[in-house]
Amino acid sequence: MDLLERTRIRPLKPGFGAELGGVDLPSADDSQMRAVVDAFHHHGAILLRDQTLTPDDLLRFIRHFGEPEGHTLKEFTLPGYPNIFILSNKIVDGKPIGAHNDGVGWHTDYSYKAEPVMCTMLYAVEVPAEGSDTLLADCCAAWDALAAERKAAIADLKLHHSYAHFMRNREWGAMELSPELAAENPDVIHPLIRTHPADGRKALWVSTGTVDEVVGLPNPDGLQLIDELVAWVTQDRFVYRHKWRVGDLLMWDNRCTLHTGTLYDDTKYDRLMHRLWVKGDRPY
Ligand SMILES: O=C(O)CCC(=O)C(=O)O
Ligand SMILES: [Fe+2]
Repeated sequence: MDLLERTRIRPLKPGFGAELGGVDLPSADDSQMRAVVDAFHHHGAILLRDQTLTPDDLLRFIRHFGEPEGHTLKEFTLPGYPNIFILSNKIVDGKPIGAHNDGVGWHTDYSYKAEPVMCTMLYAVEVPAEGSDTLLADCCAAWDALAAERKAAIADLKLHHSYAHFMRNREWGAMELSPELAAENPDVIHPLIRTHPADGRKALWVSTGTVDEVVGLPNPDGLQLIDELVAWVTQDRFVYRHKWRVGDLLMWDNRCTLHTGTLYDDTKYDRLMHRLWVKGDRPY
């Protein structure tokens, strides 16, 4: 049996995501790697378990999906690896080595940019025995399940996204932007309904955090609509809950998902994840 035949695919939940078994990334051949990349574009998320990957392995792997994207907060990247961001509660020599509780709250990464990142990859180095699950919501299933009249009513809406709004209001680590960060992150407008370039499927691409306004629908009505749509997308029936094990590599497609981190007892447990991003395109 060749490597490709040994690749087993199991949905993460019916109709969404794929766990790929029988793959050891550093030794995967070209055809197996193609199967992994195809699975990613078609299933919205992929999970590979029991991987042992160095930072260079992670970078080699992510390049099969596109060009790595740099991170907004440079102080939390892995020394020597500007494209690997650390999520952690660990303090080394009196300094936090990573962003802590980053990403708690439903969102899609880099949505405050004109070209948000195409995908996010997390690799688990240390995980708490309980808590810190990552949740992924299938925005295509959420769109498909809407009634036709509801679809027609919201199909052409556009959202105003703001990094300054997000950082000022977030629950953990709220801050005002420095003039440099403000200049690097001007506000942007994106469609509410996003089309996936692989096959034209539509996603209800709503988000909390960076959205401060629905264009043409003054607040509070605009933000109320956002809350209502986020509640719709994040119903259990559209959500996959990932319980981490060391050596897990989970990647999701930000063009058709929302995600959130969850809390854990950071006085009892350590968490250390490596995160990589791939550059994306302008949503349409
Ligand atoms: O830590 C997590 O589980 C999710 C973090 C997150 O939102 C991200 O890395 O983009
Ligand atoms: Fe995130």
